Amino acid sequence: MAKATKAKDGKETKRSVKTYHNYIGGEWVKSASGDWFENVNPADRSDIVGRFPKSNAEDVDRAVAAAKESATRWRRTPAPRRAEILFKLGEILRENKQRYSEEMTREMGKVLKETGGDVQEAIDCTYYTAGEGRRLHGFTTKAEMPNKYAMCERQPVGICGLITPFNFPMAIPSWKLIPALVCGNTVVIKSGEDVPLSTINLVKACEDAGIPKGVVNVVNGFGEAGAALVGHDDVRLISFTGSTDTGKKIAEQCARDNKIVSLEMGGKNAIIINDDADIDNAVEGSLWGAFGTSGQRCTASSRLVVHKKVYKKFVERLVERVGKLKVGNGLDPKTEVGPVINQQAMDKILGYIEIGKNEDKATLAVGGNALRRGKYKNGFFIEPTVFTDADRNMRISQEEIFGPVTTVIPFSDLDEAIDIVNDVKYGLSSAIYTQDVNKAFYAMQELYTGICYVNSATIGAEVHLPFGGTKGTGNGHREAGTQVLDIFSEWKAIYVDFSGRLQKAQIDEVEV
Ligand code: UN1
Repeated sequence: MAKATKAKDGKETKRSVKTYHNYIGGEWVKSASGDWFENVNPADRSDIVGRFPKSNAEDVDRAVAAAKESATRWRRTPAPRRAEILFKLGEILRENKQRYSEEMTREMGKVLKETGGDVQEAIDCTYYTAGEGRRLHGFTTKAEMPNKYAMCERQPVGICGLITPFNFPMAIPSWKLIPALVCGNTVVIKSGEDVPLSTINLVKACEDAGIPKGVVNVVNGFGEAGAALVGHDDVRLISFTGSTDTGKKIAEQCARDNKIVSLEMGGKNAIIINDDADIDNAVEGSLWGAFGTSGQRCTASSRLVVHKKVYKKFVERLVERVGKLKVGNGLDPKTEVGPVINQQAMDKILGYIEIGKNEDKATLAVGGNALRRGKYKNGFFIEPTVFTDADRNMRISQEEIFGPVTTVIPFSDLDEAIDIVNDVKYGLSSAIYTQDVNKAFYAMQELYTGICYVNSATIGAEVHLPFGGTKGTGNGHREAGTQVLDIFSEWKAIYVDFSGRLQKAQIDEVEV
């Protein structure tokens, strides 16, 4: 691919760089301002993946207007029919999995196997959630009065604003988009500015599947577009995945405007490695949990809480394996750990590594450096890093780093380990390696997280179970599973009186 030449005003077409558009009311359009931004490959900054419209409040207005115009028709389309279109979408995603994965690795950096998993998760989510089109169960119950019928059904909430992150560029948009659609809502997506192409791929597939114009709209861009969406009067719901700082600001704005808001934010997930664990299995799980997606998962295993009896053995094996992980461009099949997403992320992660080095007790056991030479020179690469002998209260043990860094904390009894795991402000995912069924069940009971694993790492959630966390991770909602329907629909209680006379609930005595 030829290098892009820097345009002075940001408006001129760059040679050899593909141009993508917003999708509004079924049309592919440029931004109202005519401004663009570039999507850069994090493994090689000289590779420009494409240029995308830099959208502002005017673009958001247009997208919301399109979503509003199509809302009644889509809401009245029978749910099983909506689902049929979504099944077709699943087919298209399946057929294009390879291309989507390659394009995702190019714009986001994670290795091809993982981007394949990301697309697969979108496919799974689409098939599973489309199935709800023939369920969307409500319920009936008995009324207090004779000749009266009582029931409950789900109704759509209206226009939904979906704000998505960079780390799961197709899976996370699908977690929001598919349930929103099956429930009968229309949507505007503000895609992650580092990964706009994967959202465009998903939305193009929606167009090809036959989702009517205006039902799905996409605006590309940065915080300006996101803020306009959150503040828009006609948007009834915001579903957000991303940083805790942004999520809290969104929550404040939504509270002021009385919008429904679903938040999925940070994590500081831990694996307990008990003294009876299968150590080889625990080392493999820890590597995968800590360094998969270069640690850029809300579910990443960023703390390893290890029993003192097996501490030395575990740490030796872990450090040896981490030192051998192959860092590189995710398109190379030999690569195990790709780059991090951008300069800002790189600075933040390296900042935490410095904090870890300066904290009294922790030892930097392996890694700790940016990789800047040779094949790494144009990318955002950081060595997989392990701090050992850490104290539970250190900043690297408490704060989300969102990079290829994990912290090993020793413990002496299981209650202490559980306390360490729970003693952070987040509550997304936790795990325990143990061969003792009693200890496994005890930990399952006591770990206060939204997701909990036994004998595997803190990552790998499946789409038919609820996804989300306790405490600072979210605001009580769950994505995926059937639980996500509670975000994207509201209950309507319906009473039908067929007695032919006035019957007053709570007032009239009913004769027996
Ligand atoms: C995230 O961690 O940001 O459970 C999402 C997993 C994936 C989704 C992760 N299925 O690891």
